[in-house]
Amino acid sequence: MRRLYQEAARALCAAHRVVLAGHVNPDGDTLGSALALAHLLRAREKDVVVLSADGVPDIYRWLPGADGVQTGTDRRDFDLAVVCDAGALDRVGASVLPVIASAARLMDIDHHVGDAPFGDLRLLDARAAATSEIVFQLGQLLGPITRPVATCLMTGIITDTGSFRFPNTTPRTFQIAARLQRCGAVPAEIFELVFENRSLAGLKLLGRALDRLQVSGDGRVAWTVLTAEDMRALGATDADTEGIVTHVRAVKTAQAGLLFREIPGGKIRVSLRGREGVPVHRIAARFGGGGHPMAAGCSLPPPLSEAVQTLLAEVRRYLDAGEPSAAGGAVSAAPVATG
Ligand SMILES: [Mn+2]
Repeated sequence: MRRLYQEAARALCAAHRVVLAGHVNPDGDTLGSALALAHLLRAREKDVVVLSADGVPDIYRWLPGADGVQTGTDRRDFDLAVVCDAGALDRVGASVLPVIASAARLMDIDHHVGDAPFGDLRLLDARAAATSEIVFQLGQLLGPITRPVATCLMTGIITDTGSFRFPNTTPRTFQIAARLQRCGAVPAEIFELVFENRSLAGLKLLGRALDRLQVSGDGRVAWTVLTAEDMRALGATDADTEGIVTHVRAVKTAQAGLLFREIPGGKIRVSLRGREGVPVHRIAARFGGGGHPMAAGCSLPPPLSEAVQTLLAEVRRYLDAGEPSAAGGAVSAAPVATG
């Protein structure tokens, strides 16, 4: 692994024009890791562009460097593209993909280790709680870890570990967090900016989702739905749905929590959260989605009620048999967010 980090650091130092990108529906880790890397490279006088097909959600606008993030660019002169936290290359989004594809070299930095590896240089570590952990280790070779770098990386780690609550949190996670705090990141400020900075619409949306919460007869599966009409009526955006599914899984008896959302344009987006021993990414994979064992996502065709029945049946089959059936496979091939 050490050799890989050195190779990646060498490639970054050798590049002049670097384009960085994360995944669609960006979260704190994809933005935090890409922006941290941007700061590290700009300190080395590199010409750096950061792309996010879906822009920057309100709750992350305060991240150092977020104001410079672009949704696309006409430039095709990059000698290195770095994709952070994406899981699969097409998750950078349609507007960003041609830019990434045009770069002379491609680097993949990720803690999602899926079946679609890409890039000439791969810095992949499934044991890392966040891509930001990997970028921290890379940053030690590129240095220095300034306050903006530390703040971006701490945000990625805090959001991907559910504030150090999820089982992906390791002793190394805490060690890196401690180093980041010493480098100037202020966890209390980050918590407040990310978690106590919700829009009124977002909190009302949470209220609707909780009001509709349902639990299966045996209590093992909890789920709720949000309709396109809910979003419209409250003036809520996609970013306002972040974190809602965590409340669904919080039901005492629930081994899996699901949030179904009607997306304008037709599909039903499903966010899945599992408890230890219920790898929901394998259920999501049955429907063309993916993610982590504890957090995954997929899309199903409408109508909403049918999508709910199809997915609940698959979750039940999984809980009964211990693994997903061969059935649900070809429902949707669209890559989706793990949100
Ligand atoms: Mn991540």
